[in-house]
Amino acid sequence: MADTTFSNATQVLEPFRGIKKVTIEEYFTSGHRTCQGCESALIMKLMVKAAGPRTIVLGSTGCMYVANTTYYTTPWVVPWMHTQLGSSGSAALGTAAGLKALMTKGKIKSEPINVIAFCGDGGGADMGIGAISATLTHKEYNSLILLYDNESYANTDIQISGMSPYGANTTFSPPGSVKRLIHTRWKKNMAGMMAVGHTECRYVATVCGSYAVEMMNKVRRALTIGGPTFIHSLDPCPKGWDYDPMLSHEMGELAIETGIFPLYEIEDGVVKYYGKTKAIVGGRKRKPVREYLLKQGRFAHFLEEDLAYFQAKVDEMWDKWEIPAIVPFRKLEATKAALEAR
Ligand SMILES: Cc1ncc(C[n+]2csc(CCOP(=O)(O)OP(=O)(O)O)c2C)c(N)n1
Ligand code: SF4
Ligand SMILES: [Mg+2]
Repeated sequence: MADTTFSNATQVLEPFRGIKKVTIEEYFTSGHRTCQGCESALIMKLMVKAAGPRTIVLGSTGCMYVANTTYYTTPWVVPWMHTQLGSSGSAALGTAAGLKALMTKGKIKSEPINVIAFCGDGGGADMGIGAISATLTHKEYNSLILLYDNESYANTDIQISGMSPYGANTTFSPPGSVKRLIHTRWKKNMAGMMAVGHTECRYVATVCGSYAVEMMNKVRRALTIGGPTFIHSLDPCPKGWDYDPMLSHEMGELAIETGIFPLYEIEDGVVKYYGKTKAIVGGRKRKPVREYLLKQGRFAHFLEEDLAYFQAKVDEMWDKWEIPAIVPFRKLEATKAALEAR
């Protein structure tokens, strides 16, 4: 049920029941200069299409700021504001609180207005994680934070972030003859972290632009349920990942089919799986990670042992955890087996 308290109401955005039911209006149009095949740009377009015209978008520094607002051109049709790299959380909270105050004082019409702040993986999972975390504890303000994850600081030429995958070649982790793998940290589990640590946040989800209707419906659900909400999107980036732009859609599908990026939502503590992730949870075989990794130049230096390590880490995540690295959502079977083994 949407919260209908005065000045705290949310729009009730029913899910689109199939692609033919999606509204035709666009609120992110021409005027941007993102690379061909940029999935983050697609995510912006779907995000605001799902939200509709009564929406304010706030964007932290990164490709989705710079390439979208170059020399007096912009694709944004709705009100949009740039915010500092680490402050998507603060911008979301401040804007939501400002709107609420103005409505409460009667200075503007009291009506539901969506507030969406987006950030990249550098801005959100590294620099801005504190402000996002704080925002997710303020249940009295409605805002959605969407982290678009292209797995690098792309805008400043593909530097490594806390979300770059193990072993990836970035400008800060080039493979060399002395050391083949410079980056040996496993990627953060942002959606899991946000879900498990913020008990007042009622909705956390993962999305991928390859599954557009599902992606839009998760945005609509987040905005309808209200309070602070969080969505993590995995966005193939032809420049940073080094693949042919025509493969962007397939790359997103492979991330899901290999089990590297599970698609799910957690609403009021209840986990729901989507699409091929649901099929995998139900027993469908995951594709080998090599099918995904070897299509990308950033893993071209991988040897068999690197592929085996990557595969083992993904297997471990699926074998041990229902949602990777979140203890309370541990699979019943796994919990039983662990107890029996004691
Ligand atoms: C405090 C601060 N440090 C560094 C920069 C330079 N800078 C601008 S965009 C950017 C990359 C941001 O990466 P991410 O958030 O992942 O977004 P992407 O560029 O990948 O879309 C950096 C480092 C900045 N604008 N502000
Ligand atoms: S570098 Fe990547 S994220 Fe940035 S505009 Fe190009 S494809 Fe999009
Ligand atoms: Mg990035």
